[in-house]
Amino acid sequence: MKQVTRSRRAFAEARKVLAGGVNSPVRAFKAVGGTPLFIESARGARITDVDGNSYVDYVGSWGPLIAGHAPAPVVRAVAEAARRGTSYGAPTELETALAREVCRAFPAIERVRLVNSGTEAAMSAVRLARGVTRRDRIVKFDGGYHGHADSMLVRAGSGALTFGVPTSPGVPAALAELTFTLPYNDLRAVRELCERHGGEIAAVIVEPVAGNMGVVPPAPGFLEGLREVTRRHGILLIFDEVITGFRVAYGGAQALYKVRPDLTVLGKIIGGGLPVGAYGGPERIMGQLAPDGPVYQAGTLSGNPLAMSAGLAMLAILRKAGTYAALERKADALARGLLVAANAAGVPVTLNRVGSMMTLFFAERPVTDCASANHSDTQRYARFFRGMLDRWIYLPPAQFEAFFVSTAHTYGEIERTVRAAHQVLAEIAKA
Ligand code: KE4
Repeated sequence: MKQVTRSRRAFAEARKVLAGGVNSPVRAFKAVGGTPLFIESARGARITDVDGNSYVDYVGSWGPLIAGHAPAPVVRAVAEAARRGTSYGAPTELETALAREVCRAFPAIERVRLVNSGTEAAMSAVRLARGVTRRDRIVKFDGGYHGHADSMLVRAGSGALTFGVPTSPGVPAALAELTFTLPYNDLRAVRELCERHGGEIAAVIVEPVAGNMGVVPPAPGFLEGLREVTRRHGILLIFDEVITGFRVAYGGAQALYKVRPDLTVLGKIIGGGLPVGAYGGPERIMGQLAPDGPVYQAGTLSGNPLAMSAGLAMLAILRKAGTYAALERKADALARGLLVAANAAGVPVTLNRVGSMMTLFFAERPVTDCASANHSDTQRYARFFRGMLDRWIYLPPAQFEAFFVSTAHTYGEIERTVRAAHQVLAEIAKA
């Protein structure tokens, strides 16, 4: 039986000095119950807590670790960079190298600005869009999560959705009013809104594959339709590819679905596990950013040499032939196994998957937007999470998140995960 004595003690200590005992709300296990695990170390697909329990990890630090924990090339690159210095506050050729690789992978990007998180990247892309168009309103989608900048925390996803506070206190009403929200995949609603307000809207920001209401793929024609209607109204289309960038394809969802946004937001994988965010687009837009243009954005640690080294090493791993085909096979094996387990137990589920990101919703009907995701039985998901954790499988501690498969997951670990799912789902069916 799993012992969590040291995690429990660590959490009590953490709560004495850290708000909520954590540095990001979803880590606190509030949606699933029990003590959040304090992690000692991780390698490959395994994560080990301070009580010495080892788990097969499908959180993957919420997406960055597509090559598993502590891949040797990334660790080596960070160690070598650290020996030369940890930060300079001055340009390095490492930043140019990572930006060049991003531009190569994303043809819609001619210029990049590197920052320290997805939040910073999304916030800055929206400011740039507002500055360039001289319009104030933006459109996001219910359940879409683009970090915690004020304008984004309106009917947001991820933890905001999990904790039922999609529009956070502290966001001034005057600012929230500038953010229109629409149902994901509802192109008609987008067209109607743009007919009425198109001239006031600076940008539509969208997760081209939603990951923060759980995984919800774009309906056929949705992304193409967004591209057409935004172009017609002079609105900038921003793809938030913080999760999907280098995840669903090396060139992200825009490569997979062949739709080119005006601006792209990146994060997670491009930092190889270290803090990196990025946004980019055509020179005619990015050239409006300080120091060449009037739109201001800055950052002490932007382009940090250790993070750049980690990101470059990570992308080099992903360029190896067969990487995405192997991810697809492993993710398909997991998805099929989970569905077989749910059907065998007679537990109604819906599984959405794009590449190596997926969500098992405890929902009877298809999940195509936030409203349908909200029909999920989050208590059943919590029971599933706890049952799997008791069998050494570490899933995201919230229904409205994604499972991530990495190149480090072995078929043995996937088979073990499916066996555990059979047992837990059978227990849930009887409960
Ligand atoms: P960060 O500021 O957390 O680096 O990125 C914000 C962000 C922006 N856009 C998308 C599509 C994202 O998924 C995120 C962050 N994702 C969540 C998990 N769904 C981060 C986990 C957390 O908040 O602890």
